[in-house]
Parts: sequence; C-alpha cells; structure tokens
Amino acid sequence: MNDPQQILPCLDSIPREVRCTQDYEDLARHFIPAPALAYIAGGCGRELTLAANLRAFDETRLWPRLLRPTVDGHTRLNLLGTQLTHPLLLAPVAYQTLVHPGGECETARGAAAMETPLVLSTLSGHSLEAVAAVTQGLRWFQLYFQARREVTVDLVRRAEMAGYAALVVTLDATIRSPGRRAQALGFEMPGNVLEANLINYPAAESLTVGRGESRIFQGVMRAAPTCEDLIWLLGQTRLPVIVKGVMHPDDACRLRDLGVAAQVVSNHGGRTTDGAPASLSVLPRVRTALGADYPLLFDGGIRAGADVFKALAHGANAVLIGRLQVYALAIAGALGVAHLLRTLREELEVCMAQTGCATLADIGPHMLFNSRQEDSSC
Ligand code: LAC
Repeated sequence: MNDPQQILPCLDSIPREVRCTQDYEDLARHFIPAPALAYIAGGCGRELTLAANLRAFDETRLWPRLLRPTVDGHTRLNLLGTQLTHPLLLAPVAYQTLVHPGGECETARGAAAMETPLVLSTLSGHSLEAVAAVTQGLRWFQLYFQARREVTVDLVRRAEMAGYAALVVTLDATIRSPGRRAQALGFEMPGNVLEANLINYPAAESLTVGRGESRIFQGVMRAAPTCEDLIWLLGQTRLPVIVKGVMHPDDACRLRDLGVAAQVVSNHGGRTTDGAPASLSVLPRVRTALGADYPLLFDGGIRAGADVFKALAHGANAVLIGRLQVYALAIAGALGVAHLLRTLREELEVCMAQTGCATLADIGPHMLFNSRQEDSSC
C-alpha cells in the first residue's frame, strides 16, 4: 500500500495495517480516488468547524481511576424503548455507492453483524426497500423534507412499510456549500451514483429568483423546512421523529416541546456551517437544557472509541459514526464495517475499564479531567 495513486479493490479480509479505528481513515486514500475522498473527508468553507470537531476531542482528557471493579461491565443501553448492545449507530451518510457498488446494502450487513442500528440516508445509492431486504437489523430512515409534501409523505409511508423504526429528520442542510477540497480536485458525483429513493418522483422545479432577489433568501431558503412542516410531519406518522442537526439549547427545548422524540447534536461533520463550534463543545449545554432523561445522540469528529467515551461523558446517550463508516466500507465492505464497529466498541470498553466505569450510566463529566476544576478532598 505504498503508491497513493493506485486505488486498491475492496478487500475480503481486514488488512493487517488496521490496528485501531483511526487506521481506517489513514488507509482510505488507498481505496478511494482522491477527488471522491476529498468530497467525503472535506468540510465546507475553510474547514474551521471540521477541524474544531477533531480538536475538541483531542483537547478532552480522560481521568483514569484505580481499584474500581468492572468485571460485570457491559455497554448495553435502552434507547427509545429498544435494547441496544452498545451506544454506536451508523450515521446517515449519503451516496455510499461512490465507494462500493454494494453501498448501503453492504453497510447494512456489517451493521447487522454487530447489532448496530443503521440510519439510512434519503440520498442512499440503494433504495430503502432494497436495504430492508438484506437485513433484519434495526433500521431508522433519515428524511430530508422534499419540495412537495406528497413526496415527503410517500417516503415516510415507504419507510414505515419497510420496517424502519424511526425517522431522523435532518434540518441543518438546506444550504450545502461545495467543499473547496473536492472542488479543487474537480470532483463531480459520478452518473452511476443514484439517489435511489428519489428516482421515481418527478424532479423538483429548478431554482429561479427574480431580479434583485437573493439566491439565498428567496432562492435556496424557499425550500427550507419550517416549523409548520415539522408539526405537519409529526401528525403524519406514528414513528418516533428524531431531529438531527441541533446545536443550540433553545432549539433543543423547542423541538422537545413540539414532540420530537430524540435529537442529534450535530454540525453535519463540518459540512454545512463553517465557523460553527465543535458539536462536542455544545453538547453539555444541550444536555443541560434538555434534562438528564431526554434521549440525546451525537455526531461530529468521532475517530476512536475514546471519542465515543468523551461524547458520552459530555451527555450523549449514543453516537453516530459517519466518515469512518465510509472508509471501512471502501476498504473491506460489510466485513470492514462490522470490524470497525467491533473495534470501536472495544476501544470504548478499554476507556470504561481504565476510568472504572462498569456501565454507560457510570460515565459522566467527572470521568474527564478539567484542569480548572477543584480537587475533591479525601
Ligand atoms: C452531505 C450531505 C449529502 O453531507 O448530507 O454531503
């Protein structure tokens, strides 16, 4: 694996270079052509938020403890009434056939092998029905509001029919600025990478703005979901509705009060608002605003089991894995995804053991070292 120009085919075993989850990111350049990798890895703008997400984890320190028994330890939790074996979910990453022809079907197999809920993107390369057909595993459907309500509700009905157990509504991505890294390398989405869930609907009207109107306010934002749209959606389905893209405690409280069942603190992996804080940095404030019992998920910058631990210590009940999932898929298909999840879980278990946490409930802010905090007296 020395020549970065030569793209290797997907493996049917785990390469010996993969010793920890971060290695999937480091190896991805051998398996994904540079322009596509720039699209996946990149953030928007100057990538300040992309960098902040990673830095926030690097600057957070675990606080090891001694003599705390963990032989009965486990990573189980109950999330929205469902028993999970670990607090890891696969984030709704779009266009996975860009890196593997099996795309989301392959990812779903890997997720099922590790009892991991899969959140399937509206923009998946395989249809939600095709993905449902390959796995009995727990699946949620990520919903982007469509320009026409009849299309949105049809997607909801299809997800219900196909056994998706929750809807994850992403609200932070109306404006998607192209990443400069990908643009610089001339990335364009290949024609064979389909939006399989949407191909049978009539195309949305193309954007037109009048003279003197703003391309943003009167253009792109005309299609932005409104509070009324969300209230309408909540009245259309019995599935729990989860909102993804929450960064402000006031929004979190408003969404909870509207009847949203759970939320994902996320800045879309630094892909939508450059200059936003790290999602890890806002997580404690959102947790405080929502109270201890409200189901709260997190994504943004997780590259290791220690990062999962840190997100849980900051108040998340579970985390979503985005880019690492795509790298593992490209490197070793379903096997890679399953291996990634197993390794992440084990890395999390190591952190739990070293900090004396036998269960997820034991993980809290007191497991992190804050140099400004007073030492407790003995
Ligand atoms: C992105 C959208 C497709 O992050 O979710 O590129």
